[in-house]
Amino acid sequence: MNINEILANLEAKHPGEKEFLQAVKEVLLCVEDVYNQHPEFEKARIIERMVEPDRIFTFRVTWVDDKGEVQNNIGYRVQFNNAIGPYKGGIRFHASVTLSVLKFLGFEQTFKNALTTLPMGGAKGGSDFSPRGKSDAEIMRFCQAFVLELWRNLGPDRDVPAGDIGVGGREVGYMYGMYKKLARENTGTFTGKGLSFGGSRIRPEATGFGALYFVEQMLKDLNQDIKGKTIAISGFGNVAWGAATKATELGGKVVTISGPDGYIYDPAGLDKEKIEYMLELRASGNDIVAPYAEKFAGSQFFPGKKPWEQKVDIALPCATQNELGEADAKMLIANNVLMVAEVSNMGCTAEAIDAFIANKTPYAPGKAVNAGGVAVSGLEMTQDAEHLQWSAQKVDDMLHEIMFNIHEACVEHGREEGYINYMKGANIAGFLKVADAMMAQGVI
Ligand code: 2IT
Repeated sequence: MNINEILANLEAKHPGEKEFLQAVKEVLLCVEDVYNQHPEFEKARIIERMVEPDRIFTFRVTWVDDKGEVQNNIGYRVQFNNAIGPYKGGIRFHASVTLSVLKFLGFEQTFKNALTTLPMGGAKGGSDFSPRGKSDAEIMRFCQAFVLELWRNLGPDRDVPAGDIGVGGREVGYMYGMYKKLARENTGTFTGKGLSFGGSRIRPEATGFGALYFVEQMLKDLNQDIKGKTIAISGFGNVAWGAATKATELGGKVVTISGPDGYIYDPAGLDKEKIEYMLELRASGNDIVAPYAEKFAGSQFFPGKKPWEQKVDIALPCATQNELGEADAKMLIANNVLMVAEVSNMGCTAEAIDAFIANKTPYAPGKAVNAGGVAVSGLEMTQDAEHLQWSAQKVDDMLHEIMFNIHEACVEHGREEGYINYMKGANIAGFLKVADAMMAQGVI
């Protein structure tokens, strides 16, 4: 079957799984030429096997809120592909979580993890539980109920979850605590743990730091550097924090952050105090950024809008999928943006990406740019397995090297006449590695 037939079949089989079909389509269109050059892939039905998760767990999560009322949510774990190593990927708690969203994330994770060079398969999980406004005790009870159902399917060499939107160090701690009580083992079967119980140094920073190491390489491709460049960041969570911290440290000027309520424009640029305040805003649990403008003179809040309307050199979507659409892309292009690097997973719509490529604006996809997060998770697994904790310097050096290599792989497979198509490069490099591992292990 050719790529178009495979896509049409998938659409017929999973109608309405919008995000999942979008993620698959992007990858398949990029790998089409490579696939056509390998008849053995077609014979082994490699793509048909790659686009269907190995298995999906769906379960009811029932817990009691602070008022004593019984609450029900749906929990999921999508174990997508373990050709390269144990299932690995984050857990998302957000009202917008659906099976389609977790399937897209698990699919992306498989290729991302392949790009890290570490032995990790792809998975994703989560729940439609919304942490917004919940007390600490409610969060704990929910995490415990979630793991009570899922724990049998996890394990240090089976499936290792981590954080994602709505799941940070606190939630990982509560989930891991329950996991280890039930499994009666202490083998680190979650990453993003606290430093006192098997966590890795630099894991909280890793996604954002890694993204900036990748951006530095993209700038080098243009014979430029980051000093003095203006940067638009969206979001104000863990990923936005890490990206803003490293961007500022390297001499860039971060002028926006955003939340569900709108965005902040701060022409003076973020500094240490403002970045710390961002963490406070996140920790408040209210999911709004508006108070920033009241606290820091000279900054402005734009309710209900996205930062992409500001003139900047570099755009870094750090919030969630499809947060940058075609109209946003056109505004960035009209304002002569130098490059767009997705730090969120699938942050740009297909139409936005088409616009960047048509204009030859350098664009790099989340599965390459944000792979530093899961890469340091892989290093956390190694540290747990050897019962050691490495220095921040060692972890950061390894993160640096991994991001450098991912960039190299993107350039190797994505070089076109007068343009580097990082998306194509990332998808081909990831696909070839997963396909090779699957071919070698037979029809299973
Ligand atoms: O999207 C991602 O790569 C993550 N949420 C991190 C996954 C991980 O296992 O650290």
